[in-house]
Amino acid sequence: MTILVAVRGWKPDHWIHALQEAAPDRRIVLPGDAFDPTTVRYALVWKPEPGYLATFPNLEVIFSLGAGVDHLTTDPDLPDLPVVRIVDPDLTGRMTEWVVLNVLLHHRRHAHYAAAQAARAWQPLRQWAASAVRVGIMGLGELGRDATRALLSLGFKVGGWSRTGKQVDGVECFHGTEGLGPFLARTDILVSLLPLTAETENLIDRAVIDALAKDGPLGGPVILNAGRGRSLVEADLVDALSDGRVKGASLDVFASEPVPPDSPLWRAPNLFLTPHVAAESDPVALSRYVVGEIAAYEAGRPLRHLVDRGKGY
Ligand code: NDP
Ligand code: OXD
Repeated sequence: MTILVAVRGWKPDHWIHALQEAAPDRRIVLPGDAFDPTTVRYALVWKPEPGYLATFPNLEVIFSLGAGVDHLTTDPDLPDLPVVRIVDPDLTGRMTEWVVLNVLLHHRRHAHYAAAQAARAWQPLRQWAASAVRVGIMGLGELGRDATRALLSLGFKVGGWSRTGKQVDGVECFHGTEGLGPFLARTDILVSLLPLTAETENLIDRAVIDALAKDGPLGGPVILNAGRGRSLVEADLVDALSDGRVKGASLDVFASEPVPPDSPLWRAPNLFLTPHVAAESDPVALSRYVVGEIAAYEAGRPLRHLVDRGKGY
């Protein structure tokens, strides 16, 4: 039976090659190839054209090639089939690297030292211990929990916020709308690893920004977002960076990608911007993951990491 790979905006060659290596006995096809659509049982997708997946009558499982699934849940014609998302140590580890890197960039005042170096200036600043800084992770899922582990090991005080109640060793946990205020009030560096849903869209707005702790050692709050761009009201962040209510930010995801050349984000003070690369989907690691999940499914085991279509993640 056939596996379809439909990835918009990514080069498919690496995926085809990696999948063929991981599953030599399967036929792997791309949307432009000549094949019989009735033979397709599995689809591996990233941002497929809306309506496209509905054209495969014998499709059984849809694999999102990203951890986020908003690229699928917005398709009004998405077939009513199981959607499996990526939960893999390769992707998780990459995200944790991005979070740690960016927390440290702000904690260790890197923007100041980069500017000082450019001006050939020797300008040491006071450096606080990690244990003096409170990091708050929005989203205590696969990625959020791994990031908390790494930040705790560096000595940061870590809090987390999720939709439902959680217990994570060493982490001050908050949940729901009632938990948001207290979570923000104890947070110096906010890290969003939230999925995009109706509830999280535009969540981080001026009110949320202004509810962050102002008494921390960094002189004001810092905001990191590697979840989804549309969870953050970008204009509110730019305003807060410009008038000093927020001291720094790191963004990997944006309301519009690529970020338009005239976006004020490019010039916002103390903003580190990366082009949605925090946790790239690696074809070799993730092909092995998907092929392993297909083998387990065909052996009669239940599919794992299923998306709850009602919740949207
Ligand atoms: P999970 O589904 O494992 O975790 C999502 C977390 O968000 C859960 O803790 C969930 O709460 C919480 N959450 C969801 N909705 C709300 C809400 N309304 N209020 C409070 N908390 C909420 O996802 P992952 O950790 O695997 O991935 C998170 C996101 O990271 C992805 O959806 C994607 O958007 C983004 N991502 C970005 C990448 C990049 O390169 N920039 C790469 C990979 C992913 P609960 O536990 O209660 O359900
Ligand atoms: C993902 C992403 O969801 O790359 O995996 O954003």
